Amino acid sequence: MTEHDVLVIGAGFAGMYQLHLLRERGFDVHVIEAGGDVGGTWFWNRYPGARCDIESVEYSYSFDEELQREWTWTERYAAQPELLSYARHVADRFDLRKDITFNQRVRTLDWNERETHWVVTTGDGATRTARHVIAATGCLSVPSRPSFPGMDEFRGELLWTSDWPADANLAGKRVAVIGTGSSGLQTITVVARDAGALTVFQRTPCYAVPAHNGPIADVLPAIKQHYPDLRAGSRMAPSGYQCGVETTALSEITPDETRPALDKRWELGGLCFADSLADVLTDPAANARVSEYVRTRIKEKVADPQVAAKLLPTFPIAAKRMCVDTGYYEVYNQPNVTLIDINEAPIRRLTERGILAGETEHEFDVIIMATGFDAMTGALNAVEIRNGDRTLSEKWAHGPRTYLGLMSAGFPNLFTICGPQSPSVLSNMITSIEQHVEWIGDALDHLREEGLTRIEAGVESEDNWVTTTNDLANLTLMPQAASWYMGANIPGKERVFMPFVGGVGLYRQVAEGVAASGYHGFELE
Ligand code: N01
Repeated sequence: MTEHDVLVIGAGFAGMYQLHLLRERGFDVHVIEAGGDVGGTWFWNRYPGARCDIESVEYSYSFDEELQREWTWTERYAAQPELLSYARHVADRFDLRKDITFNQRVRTLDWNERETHWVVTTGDGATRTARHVIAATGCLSVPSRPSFPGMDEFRGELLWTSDWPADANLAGKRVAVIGTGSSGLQTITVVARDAGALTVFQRTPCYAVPAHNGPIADVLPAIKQHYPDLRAGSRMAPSGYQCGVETTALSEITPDETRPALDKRWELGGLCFADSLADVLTDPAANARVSEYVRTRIKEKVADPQVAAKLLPTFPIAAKRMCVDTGYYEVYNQPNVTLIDINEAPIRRLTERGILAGETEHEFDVIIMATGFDAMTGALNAVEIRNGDRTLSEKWAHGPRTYLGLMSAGFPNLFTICGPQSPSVLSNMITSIEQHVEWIGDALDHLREEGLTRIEAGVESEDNWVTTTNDLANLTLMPQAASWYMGANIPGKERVFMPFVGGVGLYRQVAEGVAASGYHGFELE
């Protein structure tokens, strides 16, 4: 049986950096990755138009000065191929692949208390042991695959955005897209150009703000000159990236000033629009003002008022992840694009020829599912994680329970990177990944220096952290939307707001304080 100090699950951006950091510090580390190469999210999500919604100069590693200086991003928002090239470049540069097993899934983790190690089995039946396991499994890595009746009857092609085939060809075809989140929007915007006819099946309209994407060759040298300052600011910023614009609360500006303030943000584009008013997520009036602004913008973009009406979201803006678009609403002005609101015409079943929605059968050559993910807990629950007669998924049946989003009591020596109850998906994932990877690296260093072998979250600290994260979320409007943050997109999943809403900077201070105090709230042996 192969023995390791540390086994990391996943070779996306989290697992890659964790491998590099721990190997540099002299640990014997191995990574198990389900995909055929590094890149995680950007390995799997190759659908047309796939692109990051965080700016590329922020959505990239900061841990190595030379790396960030030598890599040249071409666009404000990097497209999937460029992100995957970046991941591969990092793997080459730090010679990561030699310690990664590809095309293999971790199936079970069994804690052996006597030996103080995890017994890890993979899909091929092989077994390894590791003193510590780090789940770098991603927050949006297990697709949600709704099963409509008749799915196996459809004679055309059924494609999933989260597992896109290399040879898909949609030119001139009759295409359906189900789902209008970020993946759906990006797919729809690009597919509308080539498809003979495109029909969009929408359950909930989203708020999409303009990306104003474009080349960044002219600004990149100046950004690189000040990269260390930019990164330092982002590490303490609430979202783990910076917007560079002052923000005020609704009560601090006059009604006349509101529209120009929102216009300015709209022109800036991207997720920073969510900060148009400082209290957008805490004051219903401020939120209503910003939401209404976006609805007005949508109506301006869509020529047919009846179609525009279907595209208007009603939940509080930013309570679900906003989308960042490049010409999304305008596709509905094209003659080859049709929007179907499935609240009016529910999808009854797939048929041999297409989709039966309401009383009408629509015929398609291709149906694209852009139906999202079992977010945050899906990938952890997909592994049978067991300590004696207790499994993590049973413990989390009514929502995840963690201390700092890093560990869960009863499951020693098992860390999660960007796990539930950490800022994670509410932040620039790379900023949060780096913070967790470094925190875990320091914790393992500490154990080694002290001659200790075991670390576990204390039950009381976990209870307090769960209460804190829930209370903080409830101070905001975020739990009011049926979002994947809440688990609301998965039938039967407990509705609990999963990420920590307090922001990256505050979270970092708490986590660093805990470490500085000798890992207060954790039990070390
Ligand atoms: O998934 P989603 P996504 N019948 O859950 C609909 C990140 N990301 O893959 O809202 C019919 O947002 C569902 O409807 P509803 C980003 O963080 C980033 O698009 O549940 N419809 C919704 O419209 C993002 O937030 C980037 O009512 C069904 C859609 O499918 C996250 O990933 C790009 C349905 C799913 O939207 C997830 O985005 C892509 C059903 N049975 C993703 N089930 C960028 O960086 C679900 N839907 C830009």
